[in-house]
Amino acid sequence: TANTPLTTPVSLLGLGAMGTALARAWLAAGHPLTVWNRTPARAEALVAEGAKAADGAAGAVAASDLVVVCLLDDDSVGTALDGVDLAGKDLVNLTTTTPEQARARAAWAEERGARYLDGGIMAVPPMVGVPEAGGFVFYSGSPEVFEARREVLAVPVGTRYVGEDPGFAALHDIALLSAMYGMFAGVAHAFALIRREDIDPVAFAPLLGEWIPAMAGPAVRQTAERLKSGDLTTGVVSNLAMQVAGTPTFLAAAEGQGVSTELLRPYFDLMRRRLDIGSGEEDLTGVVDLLLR
Ligand code: FVH
Repeated sequence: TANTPLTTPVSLLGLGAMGTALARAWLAAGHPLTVWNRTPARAEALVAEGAKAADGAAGAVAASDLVVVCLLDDDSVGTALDGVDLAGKDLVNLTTTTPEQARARAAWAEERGARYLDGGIMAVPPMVGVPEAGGFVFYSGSPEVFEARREVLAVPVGTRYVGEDPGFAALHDIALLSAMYGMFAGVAHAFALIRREDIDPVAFAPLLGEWIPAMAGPAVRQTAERLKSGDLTTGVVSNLAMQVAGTPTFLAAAEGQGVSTELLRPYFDLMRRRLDIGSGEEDLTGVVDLLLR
């Protein structure tokens, strides 16, 4: 059946860092694997490891009912699959795209007779094929494809299906990665603050590394609960009025250390705007809806 992992042929288009890691995981699990890459040399090592290299994208697609693409962006998917016969295929697109691009690509694939599943990879290549690393892929789109292919798709990294809307995997992916960039911004600012002092960044790192999850876990949960209930004030520990009152201290401390405030100011401005229209007894949840246009 389609769900028999060791016997399901897979065609994989795209052998960049991520595609190559995916290929190795499927090969290690014993799948017949056909690969294609725009630059053919990137397939050579995988052929030595047991993959079959197709001459072109059309040949790779023709080789298996399950076709996985992991290319640079949505444009490269359109270019690679232009004119390729997708009829009867299960097309799984692991390329990072916007939700709108994923929805359009799903309609495009279905017009060509394929069933479509979109994926957003929450892992970096060294996490692929290493279950204990905790990587996974958000999937959305055809529930039939997900059910039929889930065991094969779970070989490289875990799977999390987030709905029939083909844009949801990309939306979850981008949401988590956007939060990650906000976190990276905070980390950059913190290291900049200590940069010119006699403070060892390696000794400072565990303080920061433990502080972030200690704050993030409760904050994420409480924000979600408040967004759902609409109650922004009950049980607030560190209220908005107190936090806004503290922002000049953070800005002055940065100036004093010779550090730009350009990463902090946009968030502080939103906190101030929320205080102006909301209540000082709230927490920071009110900032979320200020971002909605
Ligand atoms: N690597 C990572 O850490 C992240 C983890 C999370 C998910 N991303 C996304 O995965 C997609 C692929 O990423 P990648 O790391 O494999 O990317 P590259 O190593 O840069 O390889 C890009 C492949 O795309 C091919 N390609 C580019 N443009 C075209 C085109 N116009 N037509 C056909 N193929 C194209 C490229 O081919 P080549 O340069 O070797 O000929 C590579 O196979 C991506 O969406 C990440 O955001 C990775």
